[in-house]
Amino acid sequence: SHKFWDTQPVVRDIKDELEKGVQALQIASGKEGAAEKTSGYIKEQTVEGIRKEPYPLPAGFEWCVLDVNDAEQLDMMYNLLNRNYVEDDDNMFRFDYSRDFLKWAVCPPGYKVDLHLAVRAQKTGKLFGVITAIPQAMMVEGVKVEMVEINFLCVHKKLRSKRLAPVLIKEITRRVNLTGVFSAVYTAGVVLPGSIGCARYYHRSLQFKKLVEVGFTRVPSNQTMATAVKLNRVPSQPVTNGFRAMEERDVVGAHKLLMDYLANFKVYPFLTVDEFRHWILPKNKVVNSYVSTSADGTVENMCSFYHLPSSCVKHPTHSHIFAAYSYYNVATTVPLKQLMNDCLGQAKAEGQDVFNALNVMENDKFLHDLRFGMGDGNLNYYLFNWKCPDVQPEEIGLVLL
Ligand code: YNC
Ligand code: MG
Repeated sequence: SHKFWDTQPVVRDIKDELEKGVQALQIASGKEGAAEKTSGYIKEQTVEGIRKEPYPLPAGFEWCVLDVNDAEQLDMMYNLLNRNYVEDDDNMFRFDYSRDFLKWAVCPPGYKVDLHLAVRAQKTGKLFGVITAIPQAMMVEGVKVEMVEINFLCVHKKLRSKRLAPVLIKEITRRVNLTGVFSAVYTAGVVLPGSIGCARYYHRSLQFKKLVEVGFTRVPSNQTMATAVKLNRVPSQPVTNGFRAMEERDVVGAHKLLMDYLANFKVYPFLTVDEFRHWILPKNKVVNSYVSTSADGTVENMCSFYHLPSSCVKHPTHSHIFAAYSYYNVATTVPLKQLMNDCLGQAKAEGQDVFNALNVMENDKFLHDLRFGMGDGNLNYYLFNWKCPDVQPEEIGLVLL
């Protein structure tokens, strides 16, 4: 049971409900999920009805907001996450989002500093928790919904299991609600109530030897190190004609290409041109994007990845795995597989050790042939306060950071 999540407006898993004996009758008669199939808010609310006062914190702690354009505050956020954010199951690797990445991730067009929320010690000012919300309209089964994306929920290791996370979630919800937004989208490795779908990570080695050294991967039993290295080679020159980095002159065309493509999926972000420019135009060591165009400059193909290194927590010599994460890719005049192989080559040239991709959108079309291996973790997709039937990974057109 979930003391906190059971009180929140999220879609319920039928199995959860069954265990509690709720709606057992409707399920038995085949009427289960009928309400889930209509889109709409799970809980109708108005700004007037939202609590005006912040939620109370344990003694000695206070709310603050993080102005990430201030170097010192950005450092505080960076350090909290660098030491306390997501680790793999074996605690060998921990996400190390860079400062530039964090600024990019939380400051898209229309962002609000008030929603870069943190908890600090009253006496010392030291950070103990953080959660962020950024505005993003979403398309859910053809319906446009104003939402926020929630990310970077983190509680300092010393304060774990003390129910601080629910307070952070309730307070960010209150602040978002006061802006007139009542729904949210987020992803998490853990399984919680409210999941609408589940995707899986796949990994493509670019620096095979290093990945073996840090314990990220192993030499398959039927291969030697040398053959494995050879098999993981990528093209040093792109094969796709005219393949080059995306530039400002491509933005309007690439935006249209992507939005036309995303219309094929059940859940995807409704990006304005300005949002597209923010998220996709290349930013050094943050996001890379590439296009190829027809002779008249029409963008025909695009691919992109973002940079998210992980710290090697225990390794004596390797401090990081440099990882590229597949972002938004659209191929219309070449096979997606070819475009992504070119993308792998660029990622390697950019110093990345591994290229990660979820099995969302049409990624399944290239994962096997381009030698991606299945990871061991799932990524669950969630909606808060919006009805949505379960979606398959290939029906998801959304990649969160
Ligand atoms: C999680 N990841 O189930 P129940 S992903 C949501 N997302 O509640 P406590 C989570 N809820 O089950 P701890 C969660 N992990 O009793 C745990 N919970 O109902 C739930 N890790 O709280 C959990 N970052 O404070 C339980 O747990 C309750 O001290 C327990 O803190 C949790 O950013 C956490 O993985 C995750 O820093 C902060 O373990 C901590 O363990 C930690 O006793 C490492 O909490 C970093 C990490 C999570 C990354 C992410 C997306 C977060 C989405 C949050 C939900 C947003 C809802 C929408 C809000 C806006 C609405 C509008 C409009
Ligand atoms: Mg806690």
